[in-house]
Amino acid sequence: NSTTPTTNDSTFTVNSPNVTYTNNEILSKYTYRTTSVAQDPNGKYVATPQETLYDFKVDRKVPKTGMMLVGWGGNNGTTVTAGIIANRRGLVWETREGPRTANYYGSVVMGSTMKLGTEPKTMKEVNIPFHDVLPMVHPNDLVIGGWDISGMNLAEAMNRAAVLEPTLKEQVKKEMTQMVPLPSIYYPDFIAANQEDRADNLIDGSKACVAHVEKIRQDIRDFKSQNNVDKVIVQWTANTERYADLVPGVNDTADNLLKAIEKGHEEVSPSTVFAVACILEDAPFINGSPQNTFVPGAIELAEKHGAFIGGDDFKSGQTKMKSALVDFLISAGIKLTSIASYNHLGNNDGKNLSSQRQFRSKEISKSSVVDDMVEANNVLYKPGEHPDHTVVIKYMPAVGDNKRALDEYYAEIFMGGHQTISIFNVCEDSLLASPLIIDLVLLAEMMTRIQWRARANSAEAESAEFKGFHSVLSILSYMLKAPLTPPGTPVINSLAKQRAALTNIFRACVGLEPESDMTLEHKLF
Ligand code: NAI
Ligand code: DG6
Repeated sequence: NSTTPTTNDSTFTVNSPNVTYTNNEILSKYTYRTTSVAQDPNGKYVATPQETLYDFKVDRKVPKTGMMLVGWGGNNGTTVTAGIIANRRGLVWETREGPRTANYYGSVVMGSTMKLGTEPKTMKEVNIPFHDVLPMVHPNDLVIGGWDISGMNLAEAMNRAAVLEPTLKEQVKKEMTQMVPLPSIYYPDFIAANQEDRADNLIDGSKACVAHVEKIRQDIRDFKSQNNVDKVIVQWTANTERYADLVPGVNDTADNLLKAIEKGHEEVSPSTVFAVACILEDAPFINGSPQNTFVPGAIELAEKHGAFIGGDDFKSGQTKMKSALVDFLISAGIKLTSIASYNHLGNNDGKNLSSQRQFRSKEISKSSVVDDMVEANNVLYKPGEHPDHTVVIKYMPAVGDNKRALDEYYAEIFMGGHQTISIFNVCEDSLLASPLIIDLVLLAEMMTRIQWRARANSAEAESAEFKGFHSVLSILSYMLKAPLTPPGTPVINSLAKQRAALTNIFRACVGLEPESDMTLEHKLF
């Protein structure tokens, strides 16, 4: 039996009548407090505090989990694979700056902490690793596999990526040589023509069809049984595709999308075919690239099947800074008037993005990240007013994976003055993206083990059925540039708010109040 009860949720227990631990579950009763706002006849706002009582149920059994990557042989795919192997084996390698040890820096789950509370005698904060809040999968235990249109084994592909130190690559080479991506689907119109020369590992057919969906489903099933894993999470870390046209009758509803696949419609992208296969196979699917994989029909299909999806586009460097900095400026009452973001990079991602239609997908995801923060401040901005925002990406082979991101933030300050902030961010893109891939897998997996039900008040019987979160996992927003949210719900781009949502939902599952920075205990004595 590959499912073993967890031991890693035992760093702390919650001492509360609202929290019950059984061998298999953590049950919490949680009062969610919100404020409902209405306008009275004079146009004055009336704010009314509201409460909803939720029961949360967390399955404590940590499943053996597989991570299957679409684009496994790319820079991200090879880097995250080597990184996990290195961590699993506790590897140390020499660099010109001395020995380096495997770590999970850059992963929120593995590298950050959450305040549990305060120790009363010393009044000191007690912080615990994020990973220990709920019984989560450890990345060292992930079984890794995936697909790529390039058939290179992972050791050679890691060399092609030119990200990691030779001294590290040498130590993981043997294991990675054995890893060969499964053949994948290639519809040349969706990615740049300059990618054609690596497409040598293909499933027959150059447009969507039922056979492609079924082959991917079979691959997932085979991977599960060959590796004895309980669950598989699939992530698209393949090339950025062009946007698919939204065509009524083709990709607007779940049924139409399935019919369009049957008919081989040209506007169904490979990433959407993967998404459909994963939804039908009940494998959570996350899109790490910017294209509109989740056409309305794909979202509806996920909802119908109660399958989890998340996206879009890993938020690794420039955009992560942007979603923190813009929040800071606007909430400081400073009127941001323009953002100019330049990038140049020399990896295969840059090569693909040198093609206009693929660049356009990235331009959209990189540009949408400030809208909600601007809209929320009706003191600084009139309705419809927003800062100028330009995004430029250039392919510069010489710099390889060492992406350069240059940003200028220009703002209006007190009494007509100006503030200019310039940022020059240099780093290996794939070393920032890899920990996000890990976080997304661990979080998506965790979400498959959390259920909830609501009650109007504590007197109401606990009769309702438990159910899962909405299919669209907006809780993953922190890691994604253009967060997908359930239809009709707002997109939150502020990095701090995204993190708060994540941590506070996890806290609620163990009956803890949201993280509060009021620290009245240090102010009222
Ligand atoms: P890459 O170009 O090195 O790797 C992509 C891989 O996908 C290639 O090996 C390619 O052969 C494969 N591929 C293309 N179409 C495929 C298909 N239909 N099926 C299976 N495999 C396919 O790119 P990299 O740097 O790994 O990035 C991957 C994606 O992640 C890109 O869309 C990129 O824009 C996005 N991204 C990357 C970030 C980073 O920091 N590296 C951050 C944010 C997003
Ligand atoms: C150039 O910007 C290439 C892109 O693929 C980005 O490197 C990637 O999307 C990461 O973007 P960001 O804005 O999160 O650093």
